[in-house]
Amino acid sequence: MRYNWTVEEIEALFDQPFNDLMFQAQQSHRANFNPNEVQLSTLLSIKTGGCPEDCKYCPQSSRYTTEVESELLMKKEEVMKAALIAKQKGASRFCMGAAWREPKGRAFDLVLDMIREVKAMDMEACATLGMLTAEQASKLKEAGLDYYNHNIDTDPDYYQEIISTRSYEDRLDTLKNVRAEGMSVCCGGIVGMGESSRNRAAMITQLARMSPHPESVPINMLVKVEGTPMQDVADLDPFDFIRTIAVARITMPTSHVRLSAGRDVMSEEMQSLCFLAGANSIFYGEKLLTTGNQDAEKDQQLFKRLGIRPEEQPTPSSRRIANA
Ligand code: SAM
Ligand code: DTB
Ligand code: SF4
Repeated sequence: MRYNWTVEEIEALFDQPFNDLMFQAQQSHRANFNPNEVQLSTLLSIKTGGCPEDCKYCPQSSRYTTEVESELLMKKEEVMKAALIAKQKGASRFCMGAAWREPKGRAFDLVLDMIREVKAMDMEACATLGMLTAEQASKLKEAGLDYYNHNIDTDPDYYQEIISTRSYEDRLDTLKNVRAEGMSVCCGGIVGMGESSRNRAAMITQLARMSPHPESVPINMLVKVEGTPMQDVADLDPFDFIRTIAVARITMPTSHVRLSAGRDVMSEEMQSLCFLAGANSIFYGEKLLTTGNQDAEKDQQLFKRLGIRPEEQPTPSSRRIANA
């Protein structure tokens, strides 16, 4: 496995003719995965809005006036209802998101409880709660958390244009704490925020230089939400989005690359090009955190037309041994 990518090398991957890039991405995909399987993760915002951070893309920041209202942490029973529906619809992973800078106090203990219950339902559990200390990471691991999502969001050189309330290095510290506990890392970024093609290549370089690579790499197309400073940013060329997925696939060959936010405004043809480029995971269910996502039924229909199957959840080791 390669971890020593340079920005120039990754730019060269991006700059290939589209068909060559797609071919290379397919080769990498087929060497490592069943090309007709896609992993399904369902998101739930367990604590919405009122966030003190100033991430310019985010409708949940209290600094911008958007339609998102600040809510309290959801009750565990409600969260479990949503997890059960996600499981029944075929999701293998349930991801709980909170609009926090970092988890604190009793609310954190309540989230630990939610994680234990999701695990008891035999689903993979993921959470995205902001920055973590080593101690918090350890408690999450103990509660059974499989994945922690914490994105680098963008190229470190573009970062200060997007967020001022926490540094890029803070993000790396959190990722280090997650890794140290042996949890799987879900880490990616957002494109379409007015960044240059060099910035996109540099963002993928950062991810591809992580050793080990994040197990899950969400590539988000910016959702332009009214009221955020990014509401009017120019559209990204859709082919540049597909190229970003392909380059992530080539440089992180054994990671799941997730076609993430922005999918509800993509045509089915565009989504299938993303799958061809090596995306093998999606957010599944009507909502992301606060914005809309493709309907689950529509996804099922598209999968049928493309001959794609949902990837099965890995059998827990205890059951594997019992069944052996
Ligand atoms: N508050 C925590 C944090 O920021 O670490 C967790 C939740 S936060 C909403 C998770 C991620 O969602 C962000 O890092 C960002 O990559 C993504 N995100 C937020 N708003 C988005 C938008 N409008 N378009 C695309 N991605 C977005
Ligand atoms: C990620 O990379 N994308 C998800 C998840 N991780 C938490 C969030 C997308 C949020 C899109 C805007 C919203 O719905 O609020
Ligand atoms: Fe808060 Fe996370 Fe949104 Fe940033 S991305 S404003 S930290 S909820």
